[in-house]
Amino acid sequence: MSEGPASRADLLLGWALEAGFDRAGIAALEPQAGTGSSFLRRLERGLFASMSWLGRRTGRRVVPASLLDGARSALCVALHYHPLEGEPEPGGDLWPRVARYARGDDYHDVMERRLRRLSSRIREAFPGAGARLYVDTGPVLERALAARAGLGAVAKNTQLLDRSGSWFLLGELFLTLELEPSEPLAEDLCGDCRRCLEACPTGALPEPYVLDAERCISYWTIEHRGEMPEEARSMVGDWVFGCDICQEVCPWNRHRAAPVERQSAGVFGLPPSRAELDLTALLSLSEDGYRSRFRHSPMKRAGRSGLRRNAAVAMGNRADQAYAVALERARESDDPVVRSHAGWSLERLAEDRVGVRKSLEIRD
Ligand code: B12
Ligand code: SF4
Repeated sequence: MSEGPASRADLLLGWALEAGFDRAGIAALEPQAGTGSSFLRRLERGLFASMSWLGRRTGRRVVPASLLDGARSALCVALHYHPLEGEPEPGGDLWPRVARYARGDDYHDVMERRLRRLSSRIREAFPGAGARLYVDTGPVLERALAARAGLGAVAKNTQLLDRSGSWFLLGELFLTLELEPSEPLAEDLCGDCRRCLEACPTGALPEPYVLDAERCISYWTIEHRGEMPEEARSMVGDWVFGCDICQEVCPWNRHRAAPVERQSAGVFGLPPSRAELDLTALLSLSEDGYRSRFRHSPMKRAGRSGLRRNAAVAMGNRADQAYAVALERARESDDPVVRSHAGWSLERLAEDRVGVRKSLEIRD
């Protein structure tokens, strides 16, 4: 095929939709003023908590063209994941607070499969073209790149947002083909709105466009390994994996995104949630249970110990006496992290019992 950069771009954008993505755009790879220095400033301010891997390969991270020899452009894709009509909202008994993106199949697998298919199609049509795909895993500033490709603008909660909201995930295919870049979004979608900053229960958004991972529930429940410091335990509330608060309050997320309609036709988007989950089952999760239940779920990222720890902490923060038996059992666990967090939660339950008794005495 010998089309010019513009028609080639149109062709590939169409193929990206056919491969199962909801939206796609092309980013040029010339270094962009501001992006690299903004990343390095965040690194210096220590905003990444223990995620030291974010500080590695910074050269590649801030110069995306270095990720593939001869790279000329990136085909960026978005996959929407807002749950379907009728699905239970997170937070109930059967579905504890699990971030929406994590309630279905693992998006890494889904997106990688689709990107691989897309990559083969492109390489067949353009023999000699080089391609390299990423979904989350490489040293790529995915939001900055997708913003250049016109898939949205960085919002004050640091998520990429467009008029259809921010319930979407990102991936990209670096290509040696020259393609006409898409137009970045010219609008400022946030304006004066500060709802996400005000709603964050832990102050993890100290200023617009800045996230302090050390205070973010998503960081503590997904990325942090081992013991949670006491301050973090009360901070995470009853979230057991991730957190959606700063997105839930965003006015753009109140309206259902157009691609979701296509998703409900079963063609696009992330497959919806697979099964119910409850806190007691999560706390007593066996190794086999972990492997079979979470093999295809992004929740495996926290590990079995992390998920059990999070369930114990959520029980303590809900302070529901119905959890006492399960927590007593977990206090005998082989896993020291599970043991100590179950102990902490039992203390919370005991304090709550005393508190209730005191208030009854006052009423008497
Ligand atoms: C590490 C990480 C986390 C960490 C830290 C997040 C952070 N702010 O860095 C933790 C675990 C906390 C996390 C949480 C979440 N994450 Co996360 N995370 C990542 C990961 C792997 C790396 C992010 C990174 O490089 N951070 C370093 C910072 C400095 O980079 P940055 O924020 O991208 O900033 C650059 C640009 O945004 C730009 N920029 C910054 N400010 C501004 C301001 C303006 C005005 C402009 C124009 C540009 C601009 O310059 C910066 C420097 O280059 C990415 C995947 C990837 N490879 O990019 C997913 C990713 C960002 N996460 C994602 C998601 C979905 C989430 C959660 C919603 C999950 C959840 N429900 O719990 C939360 C949201 C928390 C929040 N409010 O942001 C999605 C975001 C999709 C989207 N629509 O934006 C990504 C892209 C994964 C994916 N492949 O889809 N995440
Ligand atoms: S994900 Fe939750 S804790 Fe993290 S910044 Fe958003 S609201 Fe705050």
